[in-house]
Amino acid sequence: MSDTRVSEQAEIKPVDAQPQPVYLKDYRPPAYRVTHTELKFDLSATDTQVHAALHLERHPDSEPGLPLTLHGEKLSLKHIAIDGQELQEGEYQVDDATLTIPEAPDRLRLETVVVIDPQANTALEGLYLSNGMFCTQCEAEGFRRITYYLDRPDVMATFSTTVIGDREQLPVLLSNGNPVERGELPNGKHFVTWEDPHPKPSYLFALVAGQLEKVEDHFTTMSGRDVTLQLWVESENLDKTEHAMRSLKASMKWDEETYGREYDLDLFMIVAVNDFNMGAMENKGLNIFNSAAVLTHPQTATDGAFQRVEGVVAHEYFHNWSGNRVTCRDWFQLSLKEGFTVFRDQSFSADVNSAPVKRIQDVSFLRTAQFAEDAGPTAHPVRPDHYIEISNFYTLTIYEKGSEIVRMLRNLLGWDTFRKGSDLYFERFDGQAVTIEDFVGCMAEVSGLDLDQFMRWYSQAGTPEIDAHGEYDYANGEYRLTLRQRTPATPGQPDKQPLHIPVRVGLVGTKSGEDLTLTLEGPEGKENLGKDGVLHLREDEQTFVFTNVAEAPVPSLLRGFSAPVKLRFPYGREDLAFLLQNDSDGFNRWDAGQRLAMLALDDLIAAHRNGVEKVMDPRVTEAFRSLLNEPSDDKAVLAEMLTLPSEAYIAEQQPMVDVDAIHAARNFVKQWLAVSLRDEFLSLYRANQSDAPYAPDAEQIAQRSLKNVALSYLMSIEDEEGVELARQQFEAQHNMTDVRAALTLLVHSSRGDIADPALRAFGEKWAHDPLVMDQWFSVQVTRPQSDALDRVKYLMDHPAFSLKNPNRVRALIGAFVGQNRVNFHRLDGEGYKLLSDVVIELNRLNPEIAARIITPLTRWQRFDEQRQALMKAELERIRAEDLSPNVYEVVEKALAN
Ligand code: B3K
Ligand code: ZN
Repeated sequence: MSDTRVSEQAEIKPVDAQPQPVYLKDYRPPAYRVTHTELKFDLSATDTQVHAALHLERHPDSEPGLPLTLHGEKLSLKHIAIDGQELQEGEYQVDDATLTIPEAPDRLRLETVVVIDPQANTALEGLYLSNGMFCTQCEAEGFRRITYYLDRPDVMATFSTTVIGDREQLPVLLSNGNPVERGELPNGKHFVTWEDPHPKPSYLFALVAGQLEKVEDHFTTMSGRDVTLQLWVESENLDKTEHAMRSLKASMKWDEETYGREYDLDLFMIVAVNDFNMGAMENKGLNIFNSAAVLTHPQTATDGAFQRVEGVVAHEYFHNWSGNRVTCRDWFQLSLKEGFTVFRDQSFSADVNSAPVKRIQDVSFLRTAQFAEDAGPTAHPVRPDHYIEISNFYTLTIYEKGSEIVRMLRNLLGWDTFRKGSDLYFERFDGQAVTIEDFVGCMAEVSGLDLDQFMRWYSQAGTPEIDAHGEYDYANGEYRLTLRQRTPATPGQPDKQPLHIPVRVGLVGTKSGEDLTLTLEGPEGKENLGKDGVLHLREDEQTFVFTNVAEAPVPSLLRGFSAPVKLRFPYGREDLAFLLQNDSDGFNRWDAGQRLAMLALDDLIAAHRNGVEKVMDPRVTEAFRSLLNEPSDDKAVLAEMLTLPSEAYIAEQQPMVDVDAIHAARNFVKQWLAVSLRDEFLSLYRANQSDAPYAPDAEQIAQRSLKNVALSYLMSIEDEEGVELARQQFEAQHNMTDVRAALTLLVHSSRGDIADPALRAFGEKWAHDPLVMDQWFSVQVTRPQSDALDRVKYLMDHPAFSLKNPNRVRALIGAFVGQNRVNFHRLDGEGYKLLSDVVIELNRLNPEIAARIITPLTRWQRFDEQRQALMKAELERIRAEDLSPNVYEVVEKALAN
């Protein structure tokens, strides 16, 4: 045997040593339940002692004879006793994932003492240190890195937690619930004891200790109770809390008014931490937030950041009912809380901002990112039936598609009935851990609707495609609309069943430009649907006949994006220009513009590929001209309409992605429009300039978006006046939205003479502020010029960069691989290599982030052969490493066929 063959063999691991999947079908109730949990933490950076006393009793539904098995990882066990009796060797077994006590009594008090090392915890799961502050992240399975426990969401207990720490270093000691006792201890230590009276699963446990300052406010609930609201931050961030506090109060009020849900403790706390894997976490009474999702100031945060903070604060607060009071039986049900809560936060943001723009933005995101996930190797149902690593399933499918499913239910039932279903769900299951069937069952019960077929939305992966076809019969005044549905095969699901799809439609008269009254020919005679109505597509193919259609119509289909599907209809360009002008549905008016632009872009992409001259479709220019010339009362929607589909979205529409052709075609359209409509863009810019003090309100945000969209067109041709406006806008330093927009346009242009000093000034001014420095990194690495990759490498050596900080990783690596498509997909493969180097490093440091950042490489099937080979080679290089379950699962799926 040659040496090479030996080393090849050494790389192949035995099958049973690889992480194994968990299956939904294997769900069993736990052997024991925990009625009460007492915890005592003695905090130290490298040797934190955790003393736990668990009040356990046999679960009434458990299989007889099951041993008591607790989860536990990376714990060093120092002591174990049952009812005060120290256990002897042989009475329990410990491995690297569990602690088993075969002969435990039916009722017991189990005491353990373990030691953990927060400082070594770079995975940011369990108890870790961020900037000298202790904090926790327990969802989904982080609590088992804190103490031995039945770490599963269907085990719910009340908690009493004592936190002990150094009085000087850790003046603030927080946990869930209400503080009930505090005091001084020897050796310069102090303690606080917290009690959480609401039974909760361990994933909602939280602890924070550090040098923090608070901003305090109050909220009076609908039943007149006073709730203290506290936002805890590092002292230099005290001036960045106002918007989050305002958002919190608005969320509390909205949930009372909209869902009848009241907060249930006397205290609600939010803490901002710098190192955090996700946006935020809904721990009971003690939400822990990524500082990026809570801190704002007009000088440091963009409008987008203000809106994100509002949305995330609302999301985490809404979890108090949809997630905490009523939780998930197991992690397969994750969308039960996440899909519903995203739907709730989207509705809240729509209510307090521009509703049509919120819908446009949510749908754009879904169609660009979730549809791509649904079409790739990691596609999974909204309720997966197996997983290796649950952290990999906090996905766009669970969250965004999950929210669309809840939205369809709302639309099918109507708001009032949906609200009754929601009330029933919260009342019936309060304090319980339940399933998606329990939720949908409430909706079926209050409405009398049969939702059996609808349940397939939860079990079938992939984005359904609808082919629509219409015929107008002049002689009989009839319009026949045929809808054919098909869901493409996804990994593990070759055959799909038809779904129950609500398709909201209108027929717009070509003469009148008005919505025609819809009279649907049904099995029980004619049905009047008014001016717009919902068709229930349940079969593979169905034809809907509308009668008394007085004039030839253009159909407006899937209004408001009534279902998360791809709908094709052979619209002519005139039809789309007509809908862009006349559709009464704001969403579809925007979508008509996007479809029209897409048709033109398709031609240009083909021209680029074939090396022929690019010719712009005059209808697109004219459509934009009308948008610019007819004053619109909705500036926010106009800004969306003037925004071309993103490169990522265009790529999603192509059978094979040609990044260079897409980039060239989109630039061509942008520059063509800029040249043709230069004066219009210039006046639009001027008309929306304002010196008013910054406010993150809908009107000002709309104005700034419009102004900055106009500027982006002018800068696409580096128009002299446009460049000057960008320079002035940057120098005025009025607010971060305008500064960042101007800086980005300058840095992405060829005007290094202005961009370089601006970038330098920006970097120096904000060197002390990590959230602004994140923007400084992103702006540079998203530049389309061919030096972008070198900049990434250069910036990775910047003293402010660290792979241990997830925000930095996202700002630098994530922005490059996700938003700089031409440079990431360089034909020399250097972009791919850079990403896999980072993944290999992060696999050791922070597997959760590693498994997320790798996503673009997993989509190799979408590209040409040369790129496919390069991407696969990198995936294989990663596979040869000693992988975390997180990265292992993703890489295996990506290379599965
Ligand atoms: N529930 C958290 C998810 C955190 C999971 C991290 N592995 C955030 C949210 O959806 O509100
Ligand atoms: Zn959530």
